[in-house]
Amino acid sequence: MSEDYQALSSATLGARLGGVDALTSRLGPDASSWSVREVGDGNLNLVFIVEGSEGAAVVKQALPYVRLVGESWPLPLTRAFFEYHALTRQAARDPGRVPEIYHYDEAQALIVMEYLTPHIILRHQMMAGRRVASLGRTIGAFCARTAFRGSDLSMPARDKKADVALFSGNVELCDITENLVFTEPYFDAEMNRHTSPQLDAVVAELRQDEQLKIAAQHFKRAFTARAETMCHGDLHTGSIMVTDEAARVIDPEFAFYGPMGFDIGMLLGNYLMAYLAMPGHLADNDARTAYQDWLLEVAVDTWTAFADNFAELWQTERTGVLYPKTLYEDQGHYLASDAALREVLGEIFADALGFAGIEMHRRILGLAHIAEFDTIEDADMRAPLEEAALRLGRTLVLSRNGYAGIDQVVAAARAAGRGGKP
Ligand code: SR1
Ligand code: MG
Repeated sequence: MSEDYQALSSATLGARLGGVDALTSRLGPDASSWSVREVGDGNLNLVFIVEGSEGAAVVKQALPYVRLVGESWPLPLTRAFFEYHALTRQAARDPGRVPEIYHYDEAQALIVMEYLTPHIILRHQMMAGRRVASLGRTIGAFCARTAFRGSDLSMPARDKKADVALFSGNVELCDITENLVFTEPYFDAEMNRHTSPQLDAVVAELRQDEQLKIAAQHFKRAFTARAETMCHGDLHTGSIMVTDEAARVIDPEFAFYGPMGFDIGMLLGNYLMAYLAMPGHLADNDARTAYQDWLLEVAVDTWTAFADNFAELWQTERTGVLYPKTLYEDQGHYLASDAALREVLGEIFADALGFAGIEMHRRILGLAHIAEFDTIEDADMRAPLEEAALRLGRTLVLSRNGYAGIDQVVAAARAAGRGGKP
């Protein structure tokens, strides 16, 4: 393949990648017989499923611009580099949870990886009202393992600092989050959109809310400055692929070193939006109520698994420079170690709720919406569901330090779903 970057197409992929051993050894040597489908439905990249007589693979290639917007918004190809490095770290920190990488071509900004089948995107599974066994436990463990093992609680300081330096190059992707997530939803920015006129009043109210804007910037400051661990960076329900039995995490191109509560917070926000949007997807009352209960169970299980796994790693893998055992256990101060762990988890929980609320706002007020709301065609049906999410998001951000545990968050979500005060 030439060194000059060129975007692939379904028509050219076979000819251009027919010499890549990682593909021919899995799919079969005759590239002209491969079937190639472009299936990318995300906001940024090309994604191809390539099938041959002997097997299949996914080829993901970055485009030099934001696919959602077009060539008017250039975006560096280096995001494939950060995705590749993030996948290798996630694979080491939670083995088996991310797709296996078969081949990486930096110049072409492409990654050849495992084809997850019969997996579908979790967001679609949820809109169809289908469960996933052990979802919360699986993903909560992923969040805890990647958070802990990518931090100064675990990594040698030199490795951690080198990794922070490496990922600090992911400037443009962080810039997207800094603007689209933390800033633009809170004023009348050009690319924003919302359900109008139904939501105009509540949107104006939120944008006048000075406490909310201050809190959102506190969280943006944490995002930019608190390099605690390698975050996935975009862990919503479109970044998880599932069957009814299993879940895998994909798409970490937004990876950066940031706060430990960022990934799990974004994800909790997406679960809560899926919960609140459900009246737009399941018409049968009993089926909907049962499914909504399951979604909230997933939120509880995710946080509980996060806390349990984090606590286990605190006991067994605390080899980094932070809260060293020399200061606690080795001095017989076991209770102090437990107290420190509780305080760290308490901070992560409050941060997660703040990030969850902000994610809920940006998905309703900003540029990049979610299918749970956008596919509800009747705006008069959609708007009150979105309003409930906006109000719940505000409460989570502003009252983040007042929740005793995840059960209280679930109670607030239920109240919001009933149209009450969250
Ligand atoms: C311009 S990119 C918009 C959004 O798509 C990605 O999936 C991220 O969530 C980003 O914020
Ligand atoms: Mg993505």
